[in-house]
Amino acid sequence: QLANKDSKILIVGGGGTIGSSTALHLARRGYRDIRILDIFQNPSLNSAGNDNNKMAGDDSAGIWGQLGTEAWGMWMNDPVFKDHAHNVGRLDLTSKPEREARLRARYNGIVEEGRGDRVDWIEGKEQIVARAPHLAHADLAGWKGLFVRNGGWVAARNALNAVGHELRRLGVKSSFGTSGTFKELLLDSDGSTVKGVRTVDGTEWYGDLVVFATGAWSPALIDLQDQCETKAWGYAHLRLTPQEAKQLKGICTTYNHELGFIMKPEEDTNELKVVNEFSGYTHYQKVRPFGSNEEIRLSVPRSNAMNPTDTISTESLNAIKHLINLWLPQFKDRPLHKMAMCWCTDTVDMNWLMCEHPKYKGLVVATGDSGQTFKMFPVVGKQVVDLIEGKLPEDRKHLWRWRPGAGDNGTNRGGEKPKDLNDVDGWRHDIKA
Ligand code: FSA
Repeated sequence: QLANKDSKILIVGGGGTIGSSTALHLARRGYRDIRILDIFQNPSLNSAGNDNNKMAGDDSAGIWGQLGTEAWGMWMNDPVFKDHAHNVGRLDLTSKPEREARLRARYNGIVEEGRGDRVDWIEGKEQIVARAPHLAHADLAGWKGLFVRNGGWVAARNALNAVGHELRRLGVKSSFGTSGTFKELLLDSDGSTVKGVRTVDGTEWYGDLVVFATGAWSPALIDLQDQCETKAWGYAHLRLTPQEAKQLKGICTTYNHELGFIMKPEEDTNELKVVNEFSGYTHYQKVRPFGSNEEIRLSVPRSNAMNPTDTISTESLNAIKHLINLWLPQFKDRPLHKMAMCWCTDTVDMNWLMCEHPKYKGLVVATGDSGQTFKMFPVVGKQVVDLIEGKLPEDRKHLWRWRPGAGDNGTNRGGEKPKDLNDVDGWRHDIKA
């Protein structure tokens, strides 16, 4: 038990996905003194969750399966979340043997748990097009994988915003700008008990417990001993006519591990977001995270909000064009616009890093998204609060423990080693320093 209902709790990064979910569950359980700190107000412009849409669904076995089921249940039924989720189904496909083996194992795991009614194994054009008529003209040679029935997409930014409103309604306090931006921890004279946080304007915020939910910024802000690597992925948009958008209305979320993914076009703008899939880009810089004795080289985000002229690399743009040529050849030569990069942080084994920091008593880290947190938005904070209350089941505690150097158990992202943004062209349009 790391806190009680009267404890002062500070959530660093509270305007983003993990932080605002944590604040929501704390407030719902009756914690009375919660303060969110973030550079931007919820929905934070620095959050990967600040995006039109994200894939979601109940698509796994084991612990992630339990969480996925609970999350999708809340996406469907919880008053804060339910207006933002769309149960149109999700294809999770591949044409690579290595990925196929993983998808098979996932499928078999779900079936063995007696929950095979949630997913279908599909392969071949006919079965795919039956679920995804929009791929009727696509080259689907060798594609196979899962159709996730309880899933589809969620309107991410709107959901984040809805949680923000709910937090204000529940009396959660917040500070933004320089008075919300983390500078350092305040420690007791013992040097290891956390008393609060100093923000960049010099304000000292006192707290009994600090939750660190700073997403892709985490490894640069606090020493995580190399457990998280921050990377960027890009997207671009196609602008459709109202008629074209109508034809894609209600399509299932369509994901292919080698190519990328699409969801349905935005209702108000008729824009279709297109994303390519790859290992992501690192962005190595010299930084000195709190708790590190010296400057170290780490991959750190380059905020799109702070660098609004950044777009995406030429090779990402080409990969997006390639996907469009293959899937939606009718839009082959249409210009792409609204391009940006989203920043996430991965652990080696793609499980969260969610535990008390071993060096600092009273500091809980909740990070290590690994590309899967937004679908868990309704429940991720519940895990953090269970951890705080000493109720997190042992198997979950173990999965998300502090584990420098622990290796991957065959669960890592796989694929090629990420390139560094400094080594690719096309994304940077300001004056190079
Ligand atoms: O299967 C999934 O739920 C993919 S998560 C979405 C995504 O864009 C990844 O495809 C990407 O590789 C990165 O992890 C960010 O999240």
